[in-house]
Amino acid sequence: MILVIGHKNPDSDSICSALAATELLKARGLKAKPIRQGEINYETKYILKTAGVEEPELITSIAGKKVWLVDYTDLSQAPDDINQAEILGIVDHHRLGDVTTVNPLEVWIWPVGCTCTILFYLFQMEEIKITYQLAILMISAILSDTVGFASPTCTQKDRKAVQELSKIAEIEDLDAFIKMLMIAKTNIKGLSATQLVEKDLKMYLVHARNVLVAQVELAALEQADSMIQALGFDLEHRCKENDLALAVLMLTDITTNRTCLIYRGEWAFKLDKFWKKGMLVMENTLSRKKQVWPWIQAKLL
Ligand SMILES: [Mn+2]
Repeated sequence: MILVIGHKNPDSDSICSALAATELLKARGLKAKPIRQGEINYETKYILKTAGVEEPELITSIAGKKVWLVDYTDLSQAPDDINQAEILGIVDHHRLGDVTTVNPLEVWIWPVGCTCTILFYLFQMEEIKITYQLAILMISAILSDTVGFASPTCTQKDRKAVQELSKIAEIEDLDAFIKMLMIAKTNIKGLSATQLVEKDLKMYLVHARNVLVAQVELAALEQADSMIQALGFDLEHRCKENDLALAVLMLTDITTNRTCLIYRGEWAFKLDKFWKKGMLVMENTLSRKKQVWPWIQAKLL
């Protein structure tokens, strides 16, 4: 049995690509099961409901298991006992991280907008039928990760995959489909400051110190207005608890492409000269991977 597992703090791609990769392995005649490492967010719930698919089981210990990793290759995003598991395959669209293996493995890492895009081409290459349910999962993940094609991470391959998948998923009005997905994506109703920071959080290593960069996508920056102070406190607290050099939260308005940064920590002074009117605002910025993290990293080196 192969467990297919996305990253910690799972986003929609992490869940949908685990489900899709499982079907790919099954079509190859293997036994496989999708699992998840954390709670499912509001958007992913909406996608699973639309597709009529059950949530993968929550499993956070994989010692002694055979696994495929989807949507990450960083140890910090893997289950803590990953070193006792055997990694047989990886499908990802991020920079290569620090997982290592004992045996040769199958690796598909492409610089595209979404892991599900790579899986779509693998299904095509191996002439495996994509069902209606899978098409809904995959198209939703691609549109989520690329923020409806708006993200600079979006490539022609992603667009082509969406075009093909929309036929199988019987989506007649793609704009309306994207709109509903974005409403679910930016729903932060009832979430505490801590839950917001943990919604989509990544850790990076700079000069042997940990740096956290979290992101919350919003339909309007005002959605977070009443929580700015609490968010700052949460970041401060994390720096102390986990010895972080810097903790950053990106508040991204996906309708205006504007990202506002809240940041705390020992290295905060390195960003301070860009601080304007109490906020660090980055125009035309949606992507942590392609825009915010490279920018921050350059300021820290
Ligand atoms: Mn992804």
